[in-house]
Amino acid sequence: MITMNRQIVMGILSIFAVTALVGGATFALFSSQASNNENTFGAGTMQLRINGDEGSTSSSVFSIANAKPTDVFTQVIALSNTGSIAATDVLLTSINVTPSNTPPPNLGDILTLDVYDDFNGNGIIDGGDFLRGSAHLTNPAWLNISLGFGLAGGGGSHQIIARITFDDTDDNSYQGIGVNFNLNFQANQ
Ligand SMILES: [Ca+2]
Repeated sequence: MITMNRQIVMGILSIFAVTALVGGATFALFSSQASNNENTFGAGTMQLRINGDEGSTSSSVFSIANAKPTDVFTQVIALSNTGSIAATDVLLTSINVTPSNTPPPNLGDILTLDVYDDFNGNGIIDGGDFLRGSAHLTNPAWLNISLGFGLAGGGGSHQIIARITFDDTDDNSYQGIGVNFNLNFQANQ
């Protein structure tokens, strides 16, 4: 009998407990809310330019005719980044020579290209600069050559100097032939 009463009491207490919980959920007490709206997230840009021009729109820097062995031609090339994101490294990724893979003579085989970081920015090759690559135009070594500098966003710029030397040769098979070539650059975040 005592046990039964205890069970009844426990049962009644449980009912009160459930009622209390349900009742609590429906009570409205003070509260406060806030929202942080209109958040945005946009991607920036990187825009490598060669002598001020984007993509492949820059004018060729070398336009040489009637050259002869031992001639030397030097050009300054300005690389800049007009995007919003800084580039930490700029590469000369490749040089496309046309015609390519021809049996000799290919004039690109005897044109030596030297690429300097014009570190002191004075437009001439001198003691303050760094040689980043030196090889014939057709040499496969021209692959992802780091130029050793980055480009700040918003127009950061830096000059390189490209020098082409017509090798000293007495091979007359190179007379009257020519090549054209693309210098391909890439800026990396
Ligand atoms: Ca210099």
